[in-house]
Amino acid sequence: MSNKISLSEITSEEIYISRRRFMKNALQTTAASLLISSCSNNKNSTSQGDTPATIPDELMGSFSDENGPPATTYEDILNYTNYHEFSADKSRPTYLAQGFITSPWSVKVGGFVNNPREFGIDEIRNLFKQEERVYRMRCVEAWSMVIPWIGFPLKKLLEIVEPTSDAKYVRFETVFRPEQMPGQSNPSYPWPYVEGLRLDEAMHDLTLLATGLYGKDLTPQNGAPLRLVVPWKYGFKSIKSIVKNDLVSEMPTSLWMATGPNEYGFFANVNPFVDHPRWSQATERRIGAAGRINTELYNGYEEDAADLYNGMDLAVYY
Ligand SMILES: Nc1nc2c(c(=O)[nH]1)N[C@H]1C(S)=C(S)[C@@H](COP(=O)(O)O)O[C@H]1N2
Ligand SMILES: [Mo]
Repeated sequence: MSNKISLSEITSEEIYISRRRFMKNALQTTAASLLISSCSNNKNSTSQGDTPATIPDELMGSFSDENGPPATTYEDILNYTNYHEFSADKSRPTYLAQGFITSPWSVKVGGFVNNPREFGIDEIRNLFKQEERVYRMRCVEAWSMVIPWIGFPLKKLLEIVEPTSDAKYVRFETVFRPEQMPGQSNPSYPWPYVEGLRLDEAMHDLTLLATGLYGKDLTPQNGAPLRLVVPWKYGFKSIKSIVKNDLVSEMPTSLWMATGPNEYGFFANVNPFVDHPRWSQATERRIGAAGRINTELYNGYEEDAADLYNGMDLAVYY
């Protein structure tokens, strides 16, 4: 699978000296959360009580690639962020989000489901086995990163709430807390941040709910405590700090669709052949690397994602 990246390809080691060390860190985190899981919630301890020795294969999953690029450094991932609830300036969420409260936290899942439910964030960490997934992330502004996420497939959560036959889309919502998020006082945007996926996109194995990266819990500026990651779509689809998921029958209007309908569509699949009205999407600047690289269709995940869009004109459904 040439379009997936494995930990074995991570060579940007200002933080982690070797892959082995990286894995060890990831494992310690996972092992620690498993231990917490089995102590704090006996109900779930049987499924979560594996010994750390069984974890490596699962973390690696099928994500192997002999030619993957190096991961973006932890420092760059933390200090160059898009989080408009804090600031439109990419260097500012790092400190503006420092006091952001991410615990306690809960996520309401409802709409067209058989089992509407509110999940506490600790419950989410315990219920769903946390995996390592190294994904490229391509922002619509033509910069990109490679990020080693920790998380679990969104479909695992959806399977618990059981979407009904009326459910066609998932609508995601970020927390609304203007007292902690200065950008939410900016009236140029229809807060809270909303995003959406078609149900089959949401059920795709690559679609992740992330709780961490580089083996550590997410920091506020990267969307703590829970965010979406959809690697074949422009970064703005990957909504941060989620408090609500609703299964709905109509295509949700995202914050970006409402703000710039001529510039930002619902699907937002990475496509080097369809330019943004104000710039080319043919190439991208990989943060931490020199020069520019070619942008790939579906951000390099064509093999995985293209089937979702059979029969759709990619130039129209942007
Ligand atoms: N709630 C919310 N989610 C968001 C954003 C935002 O401003 N608010 N920015 C999006 C954009 S444009 C990108 S490119 C990614 C950036 O993720 P990162 O800052 O963790 O790299 O988050 C996306 N999710
Ligand atoms: Mo973005």
